[in-house]
Amino acid sequence: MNPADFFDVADEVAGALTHRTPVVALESTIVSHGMPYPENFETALAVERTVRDAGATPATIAVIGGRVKIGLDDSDLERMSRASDVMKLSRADLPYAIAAGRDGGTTVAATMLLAHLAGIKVFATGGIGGVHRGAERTLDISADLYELARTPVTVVCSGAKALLDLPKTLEALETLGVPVIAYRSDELPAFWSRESGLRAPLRYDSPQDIAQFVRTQRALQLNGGALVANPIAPADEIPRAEMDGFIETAVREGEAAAISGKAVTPWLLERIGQLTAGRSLAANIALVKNNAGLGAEIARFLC
Ligand code: PSU
Ligand code: MN
Repeated sequence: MNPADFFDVADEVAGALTHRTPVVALESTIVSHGMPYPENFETALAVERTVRDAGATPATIAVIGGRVKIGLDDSDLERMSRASDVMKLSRADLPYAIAAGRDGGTTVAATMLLAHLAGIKVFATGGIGGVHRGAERTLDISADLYELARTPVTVVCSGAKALLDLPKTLEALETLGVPVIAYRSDELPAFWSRESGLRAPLRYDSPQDIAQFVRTQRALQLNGGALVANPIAPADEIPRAEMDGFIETAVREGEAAAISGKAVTPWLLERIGQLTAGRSLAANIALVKNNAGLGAEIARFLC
């Protein structure tokens, strides 16, 4: 057996990869577990449009009926958006989901590794997983960080989700040797907010320069990925001072309700959506689209 036995690559994506035109991978956990219906479905379609408008081919990745789909059609996307028995797949879960013929949304970790197997170099999403608040007790650290350390895919996001412990997440990324690049900012963005109070290790102001960085990383045979942190647009952000209170409330309630493991991130995202009366969801949608556009530009310069 080899990976291709399990893969269904959409014709459009296969054509783009053969002709070496730009492709941007997109994840599906954000669809299956990160947003409510119908916003998840509408956002998935809008993000694909954004990638196309910026001159690249979108490849949303998911596991459907045990097949790895690289590029989803609208009915696949609708299935990921509505079904309730969709798994949340990280690196550890992929063989099970495939062998058992299940449906699964792929997290940043799983999307990176599948994108790499398919030959896709750039992946755009909202926010990566990281070190959770209270990790000194729970040891809850997302597999996304370890994937960034080992898989050569450039991930364009708006930083780690601010419900995490951002200083510890940044430390972990440094330990793992993952380059962290803030786009047109000196500061690491905090997902819904432009500012985190943390200085970003690296800064670039153009997609050309990021592409040159990635080419150099490859030439040096540094086999990991890179994290490009693109701040949400000023008009769409919820300022950090305002977000802090909502996040603290949600984290406290989640601990009291003993939410753990894979359920933590989806639970907190939903609760923060309620606490902000939908504003966090609107910001999340805006930032994902923004990242898809930047991902397409970087992919173009990497071709
Ligand atoms: N970013 C979003 N919404 C999400 C996620 C990221 O805007 O739902 C998902 C990603 O798939 C990420 C995952 O990989 O949450 C992290 O989950 P965990 O903390 O359990 O590793
Ligand atoms: Mn976790």
